[in-house]
Amino acid sequence: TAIEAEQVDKDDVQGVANTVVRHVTTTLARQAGNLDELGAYQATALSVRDQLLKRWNETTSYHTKNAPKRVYYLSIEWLMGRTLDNAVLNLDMRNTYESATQKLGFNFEDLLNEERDAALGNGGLGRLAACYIDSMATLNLPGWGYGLRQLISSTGEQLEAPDPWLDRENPWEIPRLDVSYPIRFYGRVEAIPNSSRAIWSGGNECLAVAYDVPIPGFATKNTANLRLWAARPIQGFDLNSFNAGNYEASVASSSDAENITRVLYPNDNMYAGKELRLKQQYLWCSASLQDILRRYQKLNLPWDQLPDYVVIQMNDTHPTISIVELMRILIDEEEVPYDVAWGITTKVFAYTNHTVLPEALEKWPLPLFENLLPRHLQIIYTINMNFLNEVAKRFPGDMDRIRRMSIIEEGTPKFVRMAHLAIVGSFKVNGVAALHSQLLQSTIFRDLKGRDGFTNVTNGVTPRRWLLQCNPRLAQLITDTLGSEHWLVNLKQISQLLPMADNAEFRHAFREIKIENKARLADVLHSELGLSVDVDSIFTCQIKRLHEYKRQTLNLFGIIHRYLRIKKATPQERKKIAKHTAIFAGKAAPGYYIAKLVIRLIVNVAKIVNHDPDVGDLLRVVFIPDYSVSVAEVLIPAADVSVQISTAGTEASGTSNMKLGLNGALLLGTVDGANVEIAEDVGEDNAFLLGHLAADVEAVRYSNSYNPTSLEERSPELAAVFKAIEAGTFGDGHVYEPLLKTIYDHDYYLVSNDFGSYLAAENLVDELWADQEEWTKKSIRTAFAMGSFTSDRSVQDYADSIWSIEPDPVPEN
Ligand code: 26Y
Repeated sequence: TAIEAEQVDKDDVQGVANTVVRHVTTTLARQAGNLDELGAYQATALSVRDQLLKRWNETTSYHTKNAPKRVYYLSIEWLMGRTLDNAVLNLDMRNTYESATQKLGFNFEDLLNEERDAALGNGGLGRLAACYIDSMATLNLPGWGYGLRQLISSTGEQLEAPDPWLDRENPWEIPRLDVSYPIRFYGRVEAIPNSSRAIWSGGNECLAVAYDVPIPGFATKNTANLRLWAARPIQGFDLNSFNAGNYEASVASSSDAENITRVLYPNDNMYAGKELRLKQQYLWCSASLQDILRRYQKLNLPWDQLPDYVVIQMNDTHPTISIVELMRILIDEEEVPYDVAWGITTKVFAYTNHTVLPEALEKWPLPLFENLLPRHLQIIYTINMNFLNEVAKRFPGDMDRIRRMSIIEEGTPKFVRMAHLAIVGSFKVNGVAALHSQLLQSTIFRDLKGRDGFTNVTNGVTPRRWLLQCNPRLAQLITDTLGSEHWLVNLKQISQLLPMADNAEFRHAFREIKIENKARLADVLHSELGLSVDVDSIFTCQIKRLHEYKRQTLNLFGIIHRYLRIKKATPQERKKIAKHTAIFAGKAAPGYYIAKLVIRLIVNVAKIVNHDPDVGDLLRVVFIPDYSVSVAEVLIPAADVSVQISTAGTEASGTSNMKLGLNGALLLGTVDGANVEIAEDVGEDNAFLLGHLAADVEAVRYSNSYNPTSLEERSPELAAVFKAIEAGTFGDGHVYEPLLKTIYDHDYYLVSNDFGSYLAAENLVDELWADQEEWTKKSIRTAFAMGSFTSDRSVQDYADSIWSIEPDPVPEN
């Protein structure tokens, strides 16, 4: 007879309550009768974890037996947020847990709020990975995520306070102290004569230790795994130093190693080139590859079949060193001939690009790289030589092209261009929205596009977290109206509800839900920030990292323009001004001076506007500190307008545009990133588009720099706004000089050139708001036209067109 783990029925409230109590007494060692909410949360989480682990084990052993081709998603960022609510929803046990915790005297919602966000990421790229692993599990695709277990995440808010999210025990990770791999840094290389092999030795060694996070699929037994690596010393302890009486030295190597994975780098879209970051990347990639190859070796197959079992998706260039690491392992350790190894490697890797901004492209100073990873640099030289020979054959004598395409950038010092390496080593390269994928091929990768394999996979977001979990009332309305909850795994189905825009009763229900979500946010703003906002005002939301290209400035200067208008308005005119609540949330990278200035100006404008009796209830400005996934889950369902106003051609995709649209916020946006596809699907008359087009940006930018006109000429409205700032209307006027100067001078991101268009679009917003029935129609049309922007569609696209993998569901007994 089979040995079976303890079973609880998913509707068995008493049984579930018993498992929670068992964890209170025997795992937490506390008394059930004397428990606070934190304890109750922890015990509940441990009980849910038991459920996840059972499924995780079944999935793992099933896939071990079946040996399907698997995808490994390598992302240095995983912005997971909280797990408990998502897990019970995916397990279809939310009601059971709600009742069970109630039985124990707790409110489930309160317990949910005890959980810390797992914020192992900065923004879009990290959250995308989180949505994708949710979809991989839900679609029953055999796949794992690999990342780094950073202890301290997401510094970079205006307070600069690090978030030590692991200072409490984290019930969602399983330490696998038995799964560990040695990682070498520095050292020397000896060539082995008459072979392409070499021996890399010396330097420092540490261990990468695995921590596993189970990822449940929705309405399936299938549970994926997110494996995070932590650095540990090889020996905790230097016995020689200890015996010599030097206690400090005996433990020093221990903390040295652990420092490698201690921090999450808070920069996005701004490359810094720090050695510790390259160490992180190598530790993560080497450990992941050793793990993947160990699994493959259990199949006892020759190396040339590796691409039939393994595909590795690189989330941006951060894991590019893994291409070279696979080459090194195959050549030096497995004695595979160079050309065979290269043939295998280039069938395993695929690369997703997330940005066209040149300042975000990784290029390592060659001396730093050579010192840390000497053997890898040798292999890169060989890869580059072969690649450039190929180029020279195709374009004889075109030395300039060879210089542009080379993986090594000439200069003092030289640099290793990771994007070039990623493209050369991958069988597919994709951008993350249609416009972005086109721009990649016409701008930064123009020279490299001759290689086939450039493609597009438009981003998506999981409707489980970004609708079912964060907006349960809207989810219920959809389910009730469609008569099933199948839309949660087939989001296209919500398009069947588009005609409901013309149904007055449905519109009423839809609007009530929005108002309730706005009231919930208003409560939070009141209790957390002491701020009163009017639920009848238009809630505009711009929630994303602070960056010049995203142009929070355009929004902020629009607010100041509105404020000046209100100040000047006659009582008659005031009546015609629509009420606005402008909500900003997002972090700036700690060293990003201009972005920090923008936050400072938002906060100071809020101080003045929100307390000016002349403003009354016409305008509120809110900056929400410590933006996180959990905060987003409260903001997004409450938004009326989704502000997506990056300079055309700069935002690769955007994903808050998808989350906000799905929750019924109207798009106020530029023709950029995924806005293009969103506007196409919702219909341009249901969105507010503005600004110059990507194709025209370069010419306008050139003219801003080389045929300078005064700000007054480019935008008289903006010039008036700047005057008010400089006059000290919002305090310390001179402080903002460097920010304003970027716009006076070159205005690289076309703030002044798009300001008029932005104001015109806002006027249309205000006009439409006056007609609530029309507004709600457009809101409904927006939400139910978002069927393509689910991460299920994106991941299915990857599976079909890049990974060539099939679903392999665990049998339901
Ligand atoms: C190399 C280092 C400085 C670096 C670190 C993080 C570079 C880039 C990043 C992160 C980039 C990022 O988050 N990009 C965003 O990816 C989203 C998902 O594809 C896109 O929606 C969004 O437009 C893009 O800015």
